Amino acid sequence: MKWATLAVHAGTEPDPMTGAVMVPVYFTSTYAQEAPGVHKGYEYSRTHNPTRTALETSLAQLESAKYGLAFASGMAATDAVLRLLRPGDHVIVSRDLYGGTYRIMRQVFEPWGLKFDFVDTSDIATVEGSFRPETKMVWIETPSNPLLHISPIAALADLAHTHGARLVVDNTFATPYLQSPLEMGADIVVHSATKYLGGHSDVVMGAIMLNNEADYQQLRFLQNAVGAVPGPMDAFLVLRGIKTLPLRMHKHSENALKIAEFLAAHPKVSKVYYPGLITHPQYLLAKQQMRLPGGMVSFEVKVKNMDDMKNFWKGLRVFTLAESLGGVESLVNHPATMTHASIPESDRLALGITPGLLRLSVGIEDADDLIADLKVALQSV
Ligand code: P1T
Repeated sequence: MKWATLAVHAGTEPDPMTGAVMVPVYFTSTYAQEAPGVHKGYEYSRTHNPTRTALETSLAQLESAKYGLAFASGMAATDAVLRLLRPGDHVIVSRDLYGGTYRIMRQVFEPWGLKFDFVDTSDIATVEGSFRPETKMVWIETPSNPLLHISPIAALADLAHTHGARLVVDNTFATPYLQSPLEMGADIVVHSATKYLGGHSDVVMGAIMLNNEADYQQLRFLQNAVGAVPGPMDAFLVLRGIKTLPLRMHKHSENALKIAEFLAAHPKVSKVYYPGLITHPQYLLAKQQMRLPGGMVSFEVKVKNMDDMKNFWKGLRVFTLAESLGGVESLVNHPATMTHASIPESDRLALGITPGLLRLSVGIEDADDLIADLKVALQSV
């Protein structure tokens, strides 16, 4: 089946009892049993819930995975994947990545005994040189948050496997519609489903997709044992969001390219980061491993101080200053003080997360209105 058909139908057979076309929202914490242990496959909603099961089936099919698991947030999914490791294990991680992922690694899992090296994973030689005997995982974001670096998934999967390590891809920015890491050899895909999968900025959720049976069993165990599960209403909302994912991703990408081109030609903009621009250092790699370049654009404004930045977002009428991304509405984020504030300033500056850096989550509005909005805001800088 082709992707757009799967997005609409995966996991959602008409309800066998009533014929309801949409999966019902099963608002129940528990399920009647005929005798202890004799039931219809559902005992307690931390363990399983039919609305969540439908979503997990859909998530697996969209990533061409055997298994899909839904978690209460992207961070809960990240937490579960890192718990596959043991104290003493070493992880090679993309240097440019979501601040919350950096924080959980440095402040939760380092004290627990994992070791992390944050390196430029777009460069194979750098990754190769970072392996140690105890390296058990390579963790990449591609495109990365917020600088849209692209890492070569297939090559990194081969490299990780020759060292006996798993490759984990945070596929949040690309979505399963634009990029299929498991088909390129990755072992585990993680998502913040809060973003494009949900698509409407009305739910917080995470997801894990994978093929390995042993890792799946351990993650399923952790999902139930720890209990960071989404409720049925959230599962319903993401299931509904997924149905329009292909349509939305085309519009996000189309608008983002127009905006990136506009920004690249603007005298007050010193740098634009967008994998769909031919000037992006990994333009060809992005073209090869992504179906479209996506809806995220970062750029650097020529500012003298923070007051100049304040004038920028005060001037906006359509874009909203907010964290998060991937909804139908356009958002602007200031990584240095918002999403990436938990990264030490010196590390941020070394990466390129400067005070003048802005990240756009380009929505599905009319591109002319979005460009007009940015034009006015840039005038006030
Ligand atoms: O917010 P949550 O659903 O827990 O997902 C965390 C997460 C994981 N991975 C990536 C690539 C992410 O971007 C995020 C969340 N990011 C934001 C809130 C943000 O504005 O960048």
